[in-house]
This record gives sequence, structure tokens and C-alpha cells, in this order.
Amino acid sequence: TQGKVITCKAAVAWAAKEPLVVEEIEVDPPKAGEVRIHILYTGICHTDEYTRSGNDPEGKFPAILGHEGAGIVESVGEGVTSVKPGDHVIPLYTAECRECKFCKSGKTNLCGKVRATQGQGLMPDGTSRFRARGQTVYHFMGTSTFSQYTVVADVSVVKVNDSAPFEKICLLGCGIPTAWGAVTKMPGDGVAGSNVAVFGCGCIGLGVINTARTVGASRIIAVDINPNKEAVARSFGATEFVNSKEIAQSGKRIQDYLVEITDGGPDFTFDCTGNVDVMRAALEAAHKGWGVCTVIGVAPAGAEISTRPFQLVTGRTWRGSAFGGVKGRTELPGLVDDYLAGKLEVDKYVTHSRALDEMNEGFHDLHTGDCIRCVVSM
Ligand code: AHE
Ligand code: ZN
Repeated sequence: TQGKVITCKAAVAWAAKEPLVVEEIEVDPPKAGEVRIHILYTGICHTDEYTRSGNDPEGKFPAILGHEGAGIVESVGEGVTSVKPGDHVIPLYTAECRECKFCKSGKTNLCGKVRATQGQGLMPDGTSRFRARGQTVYHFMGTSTFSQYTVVADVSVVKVNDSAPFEKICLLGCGIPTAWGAVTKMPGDGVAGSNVAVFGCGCIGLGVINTARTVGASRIIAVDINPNKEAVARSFGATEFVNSKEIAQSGKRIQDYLVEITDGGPDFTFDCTGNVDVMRAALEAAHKGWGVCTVIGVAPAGAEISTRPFQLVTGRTWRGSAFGGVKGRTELPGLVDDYLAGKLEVDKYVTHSRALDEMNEGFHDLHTGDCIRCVVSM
């Protein structure tokens, strides 16, 4: 197949708000600096649904969504030396070129090399490698893992241990590093020994809870509007559960309640919801003088956050991270090895499995309270 167009199946998002359509597509061979990957498994993340639903200002259609995948390199374009055919790999929506100002700064994982074209749904040369029904189809997040074959930039893929199960390590393409890094890469002295509040108990919130426990946080307060989340939050390491809907019904603001029960507020709070009112509550719950609120959730197009500046003047910090601040090519191989060594939880997040033909049912699973991650066999 090397150098040839591949015909395969993919779930195509033809237009915002519409269900995906699984159909035959054509995938061009990789050009210079590009890698064609046979995707074996992909997770479905709320960000895929966010873009499908039309909420993403960068959303372009038709597109092949998906950004949490794992597979095998099928072929590489001219000049590619970092991976070769047969390598087991994870595509990276946060690239790592090691040459740009961002990569060289040592301060961030936000690589600038391919970000502009990635946001336009195109490969770095400004074109697409996908066609369906004779029409050009856009890429998504530089990964497009909802296709049996995809093409990515060489800076957007990392080789990992080939004894790791694809149906699990696909989660290292987004959810798990996003949560793990948001906690472990906290500036300052870190979260060990401190009180933590986590808003939202989906995949990211549970990952934050799990990581906080691993690094030795003392109180880990899970906050959600769904009472069924209590058991799962506790099983991932939460020491307490607060139903924020009940607090609201009792006429109290959730931030005031958390300040009350923690003698001034948690040291660290995390928004894992994407709801801007929750982001405000998370900031205002954080302890005066030193509390740090980390925003992880993705808010709808046009949404803005607000608070009284006094909240910041009095020593609270509002920060955020993308992909947990993780540098994919440098750090993912180690995280996969940690998983294989039993030091990083992954299996527990996979609650649902689907075939490619059931992609839309997988999106439906996402909205059920008992789903953490649905993994699709491609
Ligand atoms: N495209 C949207 C923003 C979407 C967004 O915030 N994406 C996150 C990843 S979500 C993973 O599930 C992210 O890492 N963004 C950083 C980046 O460079 O894309 C918009 O508002 O335009
Ligand atoms: Zn994601």
C-alpha cells in the first residue's frame, strides 16, 4: 500500500449537529514529513462531541473527527526518521517539534509548528489527505482517528512500547495525560498533602481525582450534579462527594459551601466541566492567599469567564492546561511504560466498547452517566 491511495472506512461528520456517517473514504499517501497510520482503536472524547455539535469555533465540515487513538505506522513520507512502518504509535493533537519558540522555551507543551494549519483542518502544506464521495474532507486536531487510516505530521505522532494493548493506550491520546499532567505539573510545591476539589466527574475529573490520590493529596472533594457519580468518584480516590445541585437547592453557593467545610477553601481546585459558571465557582472556592484553580474543560464558542478581580488580588490563581502540559513525544512513551508496570491506571476508565459501525451509539454512550470512556474498535 505504500505510496498508494488507500480506500478504507471512516466516520465522516458531514455537517454540524448531524450524526456521523460511516462510509468508504480515500486516504492519500503521506507527503514529506508526514506519517500514515493504521488506526486500530479510538476513544470518544467530549471534545469530539463539542465539535460535532457545532460549538467549536474551529469546527470545519465535512471532517473526520477523533483525537484519542492508537495504531500502527503503515508508511512514512520523505524525510521522516522519528517513526517507521510497523511502529506502534499514538497520534498527538499537541505536537512537539522541539524546534519552535514554544518547544525551546521549556515552559510549555504548546508547540507552534503545525498549530495554524491544524486549526484549519489541513495538513501543514495547506491541503487534506481525505476524500469521501468525491469531496475533500477536513482533518481534525491534526489526528482524525475516526478513520481506519489517517495521515499526521511527523511531529504529531509518538512511538510507544509495542507490548501495550491498543484498546487501552488509545486513552493516552487525550484523557489520561490531560488529567495526569494538570495535577503533576502544578507550578510550586505541588498538591501532595493539600486539599483538592474537583468539579465534574467525567473521564478528566476522575483522572484528576486518581492522580491527586497517587501524589498524596489529603482531602479530595469530588463535586458533581449527578448523585450516581459518588461511588465511582470514591473508587478513583475521592475522600468526599458533594452534590452541587443539592447545595444550590439549599440556597447556598457551592464555592461558599466548600470554603466552609475546608476552613477557608481547598488549596487546589479543578474545572473538569467546561461550564463557565463552574469555572467561576472553582476559582472562588480556592483558598484565599494561595489557592490555585486549574481550568481543563472546554467552554462553548463565545463563552467567557468572569469573577471579581478582588478574588485574584487576594491571592487566588486562575490557570489552565492543554493536554495536561504533557510533551507528547518526550513523555508518552514513559506513561505507556508506567501503565505496563502497573503504576498508571488506564483500564478502569474504559467502561464501554463499540465497533466502528456503532460510532453514533458511542456518542450516545458519552451522555449516559455511567460512561467514562467508550473505546471504538476500528
Ligand atoms: N478549538 C477550540 C478549543 C478546543 C480546545 O480547547 N481544545 C483543547 C483540547 S480538548 C481535548 O479534548 C486544547 O488542547 N486546545 C489547545 C490547542 O492548541 O488546541 C476553540 O475554542 O477554538
Ligand atoms: Zn479529548
